[in-house]
Amino acid sequence: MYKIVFMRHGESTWNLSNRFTGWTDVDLTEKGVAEASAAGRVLKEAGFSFDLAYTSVLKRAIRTLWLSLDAMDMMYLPIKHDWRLNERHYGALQGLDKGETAAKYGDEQVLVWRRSYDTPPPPLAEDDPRTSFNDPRYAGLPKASIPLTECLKDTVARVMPAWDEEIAPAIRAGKQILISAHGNSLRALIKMLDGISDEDIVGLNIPNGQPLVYELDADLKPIRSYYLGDAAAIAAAQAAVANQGKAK
Ligand code: DG2
Repeated sequence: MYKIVFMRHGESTWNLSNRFTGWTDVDLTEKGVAEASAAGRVLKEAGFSFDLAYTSVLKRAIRTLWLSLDAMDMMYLPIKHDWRLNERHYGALQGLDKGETAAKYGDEQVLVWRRSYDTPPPPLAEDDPRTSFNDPRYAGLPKASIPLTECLKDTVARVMPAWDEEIAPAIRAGKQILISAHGNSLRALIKMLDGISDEDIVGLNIPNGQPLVYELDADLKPIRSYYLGDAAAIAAAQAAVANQGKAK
C-alpha cells in the first residue's frame, strides 16, 4: 500500500480579503504562516516522514511547504516546483472580490465560475497586464500553455500529466511524497483519483493548511482518504470556503 499527503497552502492575503487569486502570486497571512507550521507539527506528531515534496511555482504553496518542512525538521527534503500544480487560472475574475462579484452577477453564476467542471470564468484579454506571458517563471513554456482562464477540466488536463509522468512513478518507486498546492489544483487531482463525477465535484471544498492523507493500492487507486486534523474544525473550514462566493 502507498501513501501520499496533499495540503492546500495556509491562508493567503487574498483568501483573507476574499479575492479571486488564481495565478496571482500572493503571500501567506500571519494566520496562513501559523497554519502551515501547525500542519507540519500535525504530520510530525502522526509519525509521517517524506522523501520528496512537490509544489507549484506560487509562493503561497511554496512557503507553506517550507514552513511545514521546518516544523518537521525536514528542510533538507528535495522539492520539485511544477507550474502544472499552480492554482486554476481565474481569468478576468483575478483580483475581484468574491462576495461583490456574487452581488453583481448572482450566487449561482459565481458558483458556476468557482465550482463547475467545464464552464471557465471570462478570460483575460491578451494585453491585460495580469497575464503571465512575461513572467520569467513561465519563460520556457509555449505561449499556448499559459492560460488566460481555466475551468476545472482545463486544470485536470494540465495537472494529470504531472501526476502521470512525475508523481505516480515516484510513488511506485517507493517515495513518500508531500504535495503543497491549491484549492482547485487539488480538486483536479482528487476528482481524478476518486473518480468524482462532474456534478459531484461542485460540492468539494478544500480547507487551508490541513494535511489530507490518501492511502493507495498497487494500482494507485484510493483505498481511503482522511484529513489529519480535527474533523469538526475541518468541516467548518470547508463550509467557510463554500460560502466565500456568496453575496453577503
Ligand atoms: C483560491 C481558490 O485559490 O478559490 O484562486 O481564489 O487555493 O490558491 O487560495 P487558492 C483562488 P475558490 O475556487 O475556492 O474560490
